[in-house]
Amino acid sequence: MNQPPASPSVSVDDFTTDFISRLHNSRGVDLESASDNDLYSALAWTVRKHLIDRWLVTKRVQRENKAKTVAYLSAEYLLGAQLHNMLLASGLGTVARESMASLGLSFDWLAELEVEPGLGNGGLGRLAACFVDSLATLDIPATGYGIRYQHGIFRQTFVDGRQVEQPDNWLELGSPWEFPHPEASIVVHFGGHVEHTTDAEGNDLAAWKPAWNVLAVPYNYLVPGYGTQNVNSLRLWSARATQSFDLQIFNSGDYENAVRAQTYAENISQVLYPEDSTPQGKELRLQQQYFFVAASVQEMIGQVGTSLDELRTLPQRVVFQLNDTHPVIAIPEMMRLLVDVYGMEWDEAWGITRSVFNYTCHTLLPEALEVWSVDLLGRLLPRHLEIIYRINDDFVAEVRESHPGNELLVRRMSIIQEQPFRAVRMAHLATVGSTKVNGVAALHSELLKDKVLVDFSNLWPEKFTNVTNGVTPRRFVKIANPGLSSLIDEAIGTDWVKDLSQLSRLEPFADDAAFREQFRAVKAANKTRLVETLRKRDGIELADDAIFDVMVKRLHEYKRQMLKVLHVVTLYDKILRGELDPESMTPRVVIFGAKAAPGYLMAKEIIALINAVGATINADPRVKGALYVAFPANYNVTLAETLIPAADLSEQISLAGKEASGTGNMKFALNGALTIGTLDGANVEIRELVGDDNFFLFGLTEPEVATLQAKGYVPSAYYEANASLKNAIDLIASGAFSGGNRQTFEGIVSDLLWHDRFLVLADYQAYIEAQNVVESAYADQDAWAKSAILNVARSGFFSSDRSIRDYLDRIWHTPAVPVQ
Ligand code: GLS
Repeated sequence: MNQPPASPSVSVDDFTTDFISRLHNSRGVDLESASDNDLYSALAWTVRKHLIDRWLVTKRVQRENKAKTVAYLSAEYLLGAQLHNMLLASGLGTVARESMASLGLSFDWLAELEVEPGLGNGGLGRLAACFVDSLATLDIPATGYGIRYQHGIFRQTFVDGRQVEQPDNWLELGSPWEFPHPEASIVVHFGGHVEHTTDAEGNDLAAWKPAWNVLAVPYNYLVPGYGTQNVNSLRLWSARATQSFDLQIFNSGDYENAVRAQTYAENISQVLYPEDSTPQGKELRLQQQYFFVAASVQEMIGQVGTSLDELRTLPQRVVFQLNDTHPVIAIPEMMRLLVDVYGMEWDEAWGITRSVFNYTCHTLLPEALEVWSVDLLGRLLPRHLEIIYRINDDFVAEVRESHPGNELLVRRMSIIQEQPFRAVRMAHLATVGSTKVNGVAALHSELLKDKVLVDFSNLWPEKFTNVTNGVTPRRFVKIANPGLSSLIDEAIGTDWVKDLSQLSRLEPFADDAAFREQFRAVKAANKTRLVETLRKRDGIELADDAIFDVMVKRLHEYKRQMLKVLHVVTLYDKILRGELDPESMTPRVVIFGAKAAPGYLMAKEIIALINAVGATINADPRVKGALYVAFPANYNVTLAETLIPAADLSEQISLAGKEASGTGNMKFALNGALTIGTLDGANVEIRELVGDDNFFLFGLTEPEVATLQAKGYVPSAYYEANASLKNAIDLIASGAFSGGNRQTFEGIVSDLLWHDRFLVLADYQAYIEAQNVVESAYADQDAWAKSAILNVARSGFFSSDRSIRDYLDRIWHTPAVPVQ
C-alpha cells in the first residue's frame, strides 16, 4: 500500500520501544500482563504521538496568522473507527504492523478492538465527518464543533427478527483519541427571566437572569489531513454540573437531591437522539442544541477578542456553517452576545451575524423541518425568544414593504408559525439569518428553491446555492478497499487520493482486458472478505459466487426498503410457481443493513418483515443457491467499509423528490458497484457522470410524482392490475413469512394498499423490469466489469474535497494556510 511521506525517523524498533514504554508508563502493565484494552490503548497512543507535533504547529501557525476559520457546527459526527485513519495520515501503517508482529501480536486483531465513535445517525453525521477530513486535507483552518455524547447511536440487535436497541457505551473503556480540557470549560445558562431597563439615551437594555447553568467541557480530537502537515481539531463538548454537590442539601442529609442536580446537568450530553430525517421536539434536545452552540460561539468569539473593534472583524476571522437546523439557535445567541453582553448596536450586530452564518438544508420532507414551540423556547431561553421576535418583526416589515397587502405571504414566511401551535420555524430563522443557503445535490437545491423555501428564494434569489455532497476517498477507498487502491495506483499513480478527479485517467483501462481481469479479481477478493466478516460477526453463511445486491441505509419509508422486499418476494413467488427456474437464474444475495428510529413503528415493522422473509427464503430448499437474504444487525461505519467494496449492485431506490442527496450512493459507485436507482438526490448526478449505459434507471420522476399525487393516487389499482405484484403482496398477507399468522404483517399490507405514501406500488413494475435488465447485464461478466470500472473512473466528482472546494468558492471564501 502506498503511504504519504511518513515520519521518516520512526523505525520499527523505535515504535516498539515506544509502545512498551506506553504500556509501562500509562497503563502500569507489562506486555505479559496487558489486557486487550491496554494493548489497544498503547498502540493508539504510540500512533497519535506522531501527529501531535503537527497538530501543535498547525494551531500555532493558524493563531499567528489570525487565519479565517471555518467553524462547522454539527450535532452529529459519525466518525467511524480512528486507528486506520490515523495510520494513513501518519504513514505508519507498515511500521505499526511490523512492530506488533515483532511482539507476537496481531495488528488486525488489535484494530478490531476499537469501538467506533457512532456520534451520528446516518448520512448527515457521516457527511460532517467527511467534511472535517477534507478541510484538514485542503489546509483550511477549521474546527468541527459538536457534542461528545456519552452514548452514540444505539447498538441494534434482533430478537425474533425484531429490532431491539442496546445502549452504545463507547466510552466504557475510555478513548485514547481524545484530549479533555476541563480548565477551558465554558458556562452555559438556561431558564430564568429577562429584565429590561432603559439607558440615558432611552435605549432598551436587556439583562437575562438565568435560573441554572451547566459546564461545557471541551474534548479535542485530532483531524489529520492526508498528505499534508496540517492537523485540524474536532471539539466536542461534554456537560458537567457546575457544582457537583449542593453542599447545603448534602449536609442536611438529602443525598438523593444533592446528586439529582448533577445528574440533570450531565444528562445533556448523555445520549444521541436516534432520529434521522425527522425532528425530535424534546426539551432535552433543545438543551443539547443550545448547549453546544453557546459554548462554540463563545469560544470562537474568545479567540477573536471581545472589544467592539475586535468583534467588528468577526467576518474576516470566522465563518459558521450550520449543519441543518440543529445548531440554528446560534444565530440569536450571537445577537445576544453582541448586543446584550458586548454592547453593540442592534443593526450593526445583525449585519455581522448575517454575514458570519450560512445554512445547509438536508431534507425535502416537510415534516422533517424543525420547529420549537414558543412555550418551550421561552421557558428554556427567554432572551433568545425575545431576540427571535425582534428579528422576525424586522423581517416581516421587509416582506410587507416589498409585497404590500400580501398577508398570506407574510404568514407563510414568518419565522413564527401560529398553527397548529405557536412555534419558531428554525429553517426560516436560519434562512433569514444567513448569507447563503445551500442544498446538498443539484436536484435538491432546485427543489429547495422552487418548493420548500420558494418564498425566500423569490425574495433573495442570490442567497441560494448548491453544493453537492461528497465522501472522503481516504476512508472509503484507500482504507476500505486496499485491493482497488493498489490497482489504481499501478494504473495512474497515487495522486488520486488527494485529487480524485484523477480517476478519470482510469477510463482507457476499461477497454483493457487484463485490467478488467484484475479488477474482477479485486471484487471477488472483497466478496470473500465480506463473507468471512459476516461469518465471524453475525454467523451468516453466504455464497460468494452470487450477485451481491446491497441496500444499506437508515430504514425510512421514503427510501423504500419495501420495494426491495417486494422484489425479493416476487422472485421467490415466481420460483415457487415454476415461472422462474432457480437453476438458470443468476444466484442473488440480497444484503440489507438498516437501523430504524426506536419510535418509528412502521420502520420497525419493515425490519421484522425483512427478517421474516429472509428466514423463510433461506430455509427453503427450493430456492437454495438461487436466492439468499442477509440482514446483519447493527450496520455501522465499520461494516460499511467491508460491505461497500464487495457490492455489485447498489440500491438507491427512494421516491423521486424525497432523498436530499444520499452519500452511500457515491461510496458504492466509487467502489465499482453499479447503481439501480431513481432520479432522486445525487443519483441524478451519478447517472449523468457515469453514463446512462452504466446505471440502471427506473421509476417516476419528481414532476411525475407530483402530477400523480395531485390527480389522486390509488395504490390498490396497481395491485389489482398487476398479477405479480398482487401475488407478492398476497403471499405476505397469507402468513407465508409469519408461520401462517395473517395478522403479523397486516399493518404493512394495508398501508401499502390504502396509503402507500411513497408510491411503492406505482414504481413496482418499472423496478422489476430494471432488475431483469440487471440480471441479463450481470450474465456478461466482462461487460459488467467494464461498466464498473467506468463507474470508478467517472466518480471523482464525488470526493468531499470537491464539496469543500465548492463551499470555499461559493460560500466561505476562506484561504488555505499551509503548514510547513
Ligand atoms: C440527510 C439526507 O436524508 C441525505 O439524503 C443526505 O445525503 C444527508 C447529508 O446531506 O442528509 N438528511 C438527514 O436528516 N439525514 C440525512 O442523512
